[in-house]
Amino acid sequence: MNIPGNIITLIAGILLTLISLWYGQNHGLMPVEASEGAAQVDGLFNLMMTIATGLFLIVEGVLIYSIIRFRRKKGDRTDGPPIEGNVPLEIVWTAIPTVIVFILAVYSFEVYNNLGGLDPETSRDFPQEEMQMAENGAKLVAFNPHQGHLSLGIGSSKADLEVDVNGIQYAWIFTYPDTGVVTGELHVPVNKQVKLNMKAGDVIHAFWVPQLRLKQDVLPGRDSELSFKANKIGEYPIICAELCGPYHGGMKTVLHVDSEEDYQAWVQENTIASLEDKEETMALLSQPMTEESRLEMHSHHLGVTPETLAQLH
Ligand SMILES: [Cu+2]
Repeated sequence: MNIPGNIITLIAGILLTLISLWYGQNHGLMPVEASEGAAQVDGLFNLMMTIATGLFLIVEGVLIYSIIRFRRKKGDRTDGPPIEGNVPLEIVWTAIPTVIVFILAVYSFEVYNNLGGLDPETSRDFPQEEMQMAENGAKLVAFNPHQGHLSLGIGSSKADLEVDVNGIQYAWIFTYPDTGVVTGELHVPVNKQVKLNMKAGDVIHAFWVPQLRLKQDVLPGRDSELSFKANKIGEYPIICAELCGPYHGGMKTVLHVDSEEDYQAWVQENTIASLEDKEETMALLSQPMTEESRLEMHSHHLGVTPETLAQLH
């Protein structure tokens, strides 16, 4: 049986396309999508995965085929043919990646813009008079990082709930300005527009919730914002995504996306509780943490006894 070469190439091409398209949608690498906007990030990731799968199959396929098909015959001691460059081939394999990178660049820019990352209104808050000076032709002093603020997320202008976030070594502190609740775990109601106003107390941290597909830097001396609408009830990890010190790995907590009723119940419960121990909490937070108290805090989670700790010292 002898099938012509171009038919085999065609069949291989169709198979490769189908496998790439299927795997691009079914890789199962991403966690749950829990926010509006998450699907856009996944759309971009899935396209990259589709392209990467296709390239992987082409490269590995040709490699394996060549190893078998063109292997040295028994007793053959001659050199291979001296091949020197192939201009059309080189043009093709330069042009294809260029087009792919260009498409991905435009697409990812589009997604980032849709997520509010490029909004000039929010990302560069120059004071009014400085803007006026700039318009009048006065030289605008170099962009002052302490004046601008970073903003990311959909719908920052119409928040139903605002929460102040303070990132410190090594914890996230959430303050609800409306009720005065101070907490270590973030609770938000489902399907409500939430805006986090974030500050760092010491060094650079980053607030990351993989399920929301959002990550924002939290910087000392510069405000940053993160806006989202969580659309799936559940518990998701909040992770510090910026190496911020020796216990950076322990700087994580939980985002609770509650139903409206659960959220209200939680607020009720904590408003009463927080009134009682607010002073205590504030006193605790204002105390500088020693190496021992930090270790103790973390050893608590790990089930290490004070005796073991004492031996370490
Ligand atoms: Cu951190």
